[in-house]
Amino acid sequence: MLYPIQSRKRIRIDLSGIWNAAVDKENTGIDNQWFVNPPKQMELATNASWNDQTVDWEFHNYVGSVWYWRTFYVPDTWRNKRIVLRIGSANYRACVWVNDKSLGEHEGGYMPFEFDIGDLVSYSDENRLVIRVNNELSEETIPQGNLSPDYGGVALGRVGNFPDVHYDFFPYGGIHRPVVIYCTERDYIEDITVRTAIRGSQGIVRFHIACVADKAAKAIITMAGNNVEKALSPSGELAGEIIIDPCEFWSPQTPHLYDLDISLLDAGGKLLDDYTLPVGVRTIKVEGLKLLLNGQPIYLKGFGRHEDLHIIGRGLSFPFMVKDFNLMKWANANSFRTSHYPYSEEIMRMADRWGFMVIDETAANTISLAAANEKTLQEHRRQLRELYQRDKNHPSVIMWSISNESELFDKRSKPYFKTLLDDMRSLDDTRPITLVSQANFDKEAGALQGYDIICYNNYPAWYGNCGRLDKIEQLLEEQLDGYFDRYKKPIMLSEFGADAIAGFHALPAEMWSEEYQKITVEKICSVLRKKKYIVGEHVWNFADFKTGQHTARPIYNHKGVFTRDRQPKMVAFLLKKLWEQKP
Ligand code: BDP
Repeated sequence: MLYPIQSRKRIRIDLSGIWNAAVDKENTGIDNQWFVNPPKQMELATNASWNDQTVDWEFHNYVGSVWYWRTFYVPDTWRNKRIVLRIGSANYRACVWVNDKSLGEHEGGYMPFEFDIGDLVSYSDENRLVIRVNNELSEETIPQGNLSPDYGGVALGRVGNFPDVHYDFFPYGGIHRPVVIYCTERDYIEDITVRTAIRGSQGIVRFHIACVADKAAKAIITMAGNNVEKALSPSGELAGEIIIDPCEFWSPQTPHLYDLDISLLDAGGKLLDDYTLPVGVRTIKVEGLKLLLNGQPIYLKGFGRHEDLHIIGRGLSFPFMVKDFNLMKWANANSFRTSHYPYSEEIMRMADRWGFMVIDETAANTISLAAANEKTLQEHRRQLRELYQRDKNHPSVIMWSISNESELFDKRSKPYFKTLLDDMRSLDDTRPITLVSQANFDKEAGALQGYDIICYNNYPAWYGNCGRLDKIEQLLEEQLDGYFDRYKKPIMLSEFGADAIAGFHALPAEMWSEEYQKITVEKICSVLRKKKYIVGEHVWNFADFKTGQHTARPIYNHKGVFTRDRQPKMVAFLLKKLWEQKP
């Protein structure tokens, strides 16, 4: 799905801001036709979660439906055009109405979805948009939620926490990313797929363009001084190749982007649509025990992160986005993982421009195989396809992550994750694929087989062996070598660290102090430097983040290298130095 850019033929109106809202505690909104007469109980801002915008205790922890509504005008100049309503994300599912008419629904909290609203809007009057957002999870959603502890395994993970989720982050609800309306002509560029390759100094860009074409007959594609004119096939498609010579390849040091400019024309040469896609020419692959970017070994240094902010919750904030990228650059990081769900399109586009390599993860965090059924698998497959469709053209995306810390000890995990691996491979054979596992190499039922890189999470001297800084090296090496001996694949330590409450100090170091966190990270990195099969290290976490309430979590998970308001802990200065030294 294309990002809604502005261009000569595309105009966009952003509807983010203050919306009217009503909480549907009794779940009677549909029966009471709130899509026709939505009550106004409060005002809520988007792009943000609803949870921290009021001082109401119940609403802070609320899991259920909230109705958002607002009015909008459509410019008169948009008559006869295609008019699209696009919702950047609504967590977890959304039902949408315009002027009392149902447009449909969407499931999954982290993906954009859109509707053609041209036939429903008025050009002379106000229009009303109503979105019912619901954040209830089940065995069959991705991620799962509301699991009975009877399933055991991960369902037992955080029994008794509040709100009730079995994973380690707050179950925010709301309209988290921009809601926009945009217009195109009725003939338009629907999709673009780009693949890049390298031959000597040449960059080879293969493109496939799909259009909805009635009058459209051809397209002119311009890139790096090359001009290609192509006729559309009867199905509205075209494909071709551009060679850039010499080409500046995309890398963290030189995140060069070439604009792929596409103009869609009718037979007489009249412009019908135009779209610009930034393209980074690069290759990424695993060879032996190395991860190669543009044919050269690369080591991933960076963070697992969250979309998690004071007040804003899981919503998109442009100032925080810029600050976070600056902090990651300051720390000499070159990569991050979108733990534990796909991040906003705006973050992905920024990673392209700033040269960050991204492990792009689905929202399938801690899947309970005991609770999962055929519908869970089908939903996971569907969300994987959506993720590929949204992110396939980003040079920053160097790896797909199918899931984090699912029940890989369960023998049902093997066929489940094989299906997903096969799906992803058939969609994209140009990027490595991983499945993030928990430090249990000897208990796993074989699901990791076939994946390109072993990513696993390890917390020696934190969960278990509490306080035993003296055991870190030994505990870590057991797992690392265990994974390597079993799979003979490159390994990336995708999570490690310790909680530190900013300002807590202890000499000698004790748990929860900044010193303990720093020594833990230092010891782990020194072991990683000795292993020839390691291709990367991502500290958990970039910043402190909010979780459900639990005795193990003093409001936040405090494993942040930075506090939640983005100030450094001691470990930040250590990482900055370590990552400067590590090429
Ligand atoms: C890992 C999870 C991550 C948690 C982290 C922790 O992948 O979501 O936040 O542990 O416990 O197991 O801090």
